[in-house]
Amino acid sequence: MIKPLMRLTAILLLCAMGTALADEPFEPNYDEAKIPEYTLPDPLVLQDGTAVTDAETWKTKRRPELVKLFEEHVYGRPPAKPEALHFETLDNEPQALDGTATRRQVRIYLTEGSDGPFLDLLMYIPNEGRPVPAFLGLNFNGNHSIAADPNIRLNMNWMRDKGAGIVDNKATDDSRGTSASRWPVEMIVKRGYALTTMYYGDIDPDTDDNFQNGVHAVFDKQVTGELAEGDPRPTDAWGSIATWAWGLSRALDYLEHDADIEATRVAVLGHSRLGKTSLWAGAVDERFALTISNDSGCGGAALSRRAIGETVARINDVFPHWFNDKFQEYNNNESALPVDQHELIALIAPRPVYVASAVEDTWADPRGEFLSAYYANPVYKLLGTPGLPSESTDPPTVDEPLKTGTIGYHLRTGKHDVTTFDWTQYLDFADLHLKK
Ligand code: GTR
Repeated sequence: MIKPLMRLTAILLLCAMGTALADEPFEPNYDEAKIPEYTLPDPLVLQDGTAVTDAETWKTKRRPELVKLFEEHVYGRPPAKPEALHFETLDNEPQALDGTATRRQVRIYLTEGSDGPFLDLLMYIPNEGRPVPAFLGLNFNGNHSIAADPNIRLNMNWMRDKGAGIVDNKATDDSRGTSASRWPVEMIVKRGYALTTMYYGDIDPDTDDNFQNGVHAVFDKQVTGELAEGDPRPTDAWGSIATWAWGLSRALDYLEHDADIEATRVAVLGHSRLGKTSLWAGAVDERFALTISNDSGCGGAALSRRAIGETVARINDVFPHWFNDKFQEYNNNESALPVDQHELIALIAPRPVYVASAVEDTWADPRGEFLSAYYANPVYKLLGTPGLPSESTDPPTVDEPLKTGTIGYHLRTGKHDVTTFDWTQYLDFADLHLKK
């Protein structure tokens, strides 16, 4: 009798310990001295150990190898462009912004007919100088949140209860213009660029719901018949970041189709989780001419191996749907990852990339974001571009942007946000690379 009792006690004790561990609040480390020793994988060495010493080997061997590694271990694999993709212009107002711009709202259908899911793209296009280069970015709270313009369609899809005017996961009229400070439309248009944006929840609602809705409901392999209905989700199936990035590519498909936009000069940008997304979109879709990451942090520009602020384990715990299932294997085990995030930046080379951090955004590890840009530099150099104009492994002085190379970087005063300061640098950087 004693033995089973002891075993039961031991089991109960272990269970209790397990629960205690799981429930333990996450204590982020912010001490550089406590960062574990790590060695970054070399973007210029193939998996078989061969050094990459010329542009051709980068292009034909290392780049495809890295894309595969990121798909398999981090973000997941997306489906191809849908053949049935088609568009409908819902609104075209040539007298927007005091007659300086055209407001256009386009519905991007992903399947035959007009049943969902569809993506609604909002555009403000300067009336002069067409075709114009453009910025494309996903928004958090619906197109109607980026400007107070009452003619922007109110998004009726599910929304996280974050932000003013969202009630029971639905937008109300009170949410119009609530994100306007992050989207300086007039300033962008004045500088000769179109602003184009979509709600990220049109592509995939940002909640851990086992991928039952959004574009997953149509394109997941269990739905298309590539897998049987009861089959488990493959560990490399696309997580939400890969899904949102795929949606950005569909918006670019539309922009290629719009005569007022110079689709070979489109900058993709995003903030925070959507900055992670813009980096992955820019990495895999080489049609994007420029990529911008605003405060993207863990799983974005920040090096995973530094494990300072938000870590892989923490992000997988709170947002298990953002990455593929394989990524879970790297919780508290970052050094086992065959890649790190400087190689994500390197995948964008030789196309220009801009990484932005904010001083108070320690959760996103500003130094780790800078170091990713720094360690991507050898690839930019190999491909014959100037790369990052800095020899130092220390971030530049606060509010003094590095914006003359093909890798841009700034560390701005203030918190996790998108500000006019950020946009000023992006516009200057775009002027350098996207203006004719
Ligand atoms: C946080 C998350 C970050 C960042 C941010 C955001 O909760 O930990 O990785 O993505 O959300 O997207 O606002």
